[in-house]
Amino acid sequence: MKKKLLGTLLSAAMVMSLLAGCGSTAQQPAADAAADTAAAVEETADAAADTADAAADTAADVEEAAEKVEEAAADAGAAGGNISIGFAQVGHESDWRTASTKSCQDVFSEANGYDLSFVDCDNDEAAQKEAVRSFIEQGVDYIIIDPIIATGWDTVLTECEDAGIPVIVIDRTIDDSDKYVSWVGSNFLTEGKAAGEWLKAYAEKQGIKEINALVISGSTGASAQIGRSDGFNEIAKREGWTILDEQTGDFTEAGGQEVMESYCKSYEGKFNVVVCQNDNEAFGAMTAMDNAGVAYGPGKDVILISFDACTAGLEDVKAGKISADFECNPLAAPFVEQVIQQLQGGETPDKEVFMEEHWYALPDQIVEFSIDGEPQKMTEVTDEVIAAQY
Ligand code: GYE
Repeated sequence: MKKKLLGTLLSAAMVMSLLAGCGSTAQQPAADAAADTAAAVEETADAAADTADAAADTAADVEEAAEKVEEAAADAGAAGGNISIGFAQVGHESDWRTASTKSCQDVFSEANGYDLSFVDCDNDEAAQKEAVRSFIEQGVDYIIIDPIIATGWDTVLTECEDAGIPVIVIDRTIDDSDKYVSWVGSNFLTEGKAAGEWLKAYAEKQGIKEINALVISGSTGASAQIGRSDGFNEIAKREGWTILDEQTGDFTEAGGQEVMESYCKSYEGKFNVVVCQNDNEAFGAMTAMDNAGVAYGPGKDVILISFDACTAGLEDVKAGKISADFECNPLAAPFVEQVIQQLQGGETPDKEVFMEEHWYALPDQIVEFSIDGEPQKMTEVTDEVIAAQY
């Protein structure tokens, strides 16, 4: 801006002095005056441009980052080709994860105008960072990350920013950097609180006075684990419940079974609630309890609570094995596509996009409860509900 303005004014001044040189003596004072005026204008413009420059410098960081995102979005697909996306997925540990992967592959298909590079990071944090760096090398248009754990991201996100590649985070959150355009996912803290508030209301209805809970948590340090643990623990603390133990089952069926086998030995006859932080862990925990002769489900010795509410999880609710299942919606890809289309159109997407979720049980286990004063509605598990689930 400054350069252009100065250039114009300089040429004006040059024309003026040329005119002055070529003119007759009678025209000389007028030409001189014109040249003086041009010089004065130039000086004023210079000063104004300097002030503008200083202001621009202050805002430079913010502007630069925004420009890079805009440029990248403008470049993406500009040649009329597909939009290229790199997706660093957590792994393949659960039914939820399978549905999440399928959702992305369905939406970001070639038929829909995308080239998707998909990497299954097999729950390995280092491999996930490597995958992101390989996307930078490939020069993809957008990077999608479902972060295995919530921290340790700032360096690699800075590298994405420097390369001018917009990052969209899905599902789990990144808690130590905000160098991404948007996050699309679920409120895990709310899910944890929902499980706690439901248990309180249900125990009251059943006349259960004492809660002795065993928790099988998800992968340690994943925001889904942190939120669900924090939310449930908040209610447990408030209500004075005993949490006998919390060990990770890594969101897998095998992990859930292993932890539950050891719980059945260490806490035999001492627990009346088992909380699994996803359905696959619950499947493993049920096998372990079956083998140990522990009766679980509505009206039995142990209340089994689970998260995710995948098809198989809801089938176990319907079969009277899981007492309540707190949904986490894995079908984020259509919302991620909206974010990408907004960027393509030069719009600024929302920094956070929350997925809608339901709390599932059979009629006898449907109780009234609220979360932070907000009344919740539970959904009855029917065959139609199961058929429509992921
Ligand atoms: O609950 C679990 C999966 O991050 C919300 O990860 C997701 C969790 C989900 O493996 O099944």
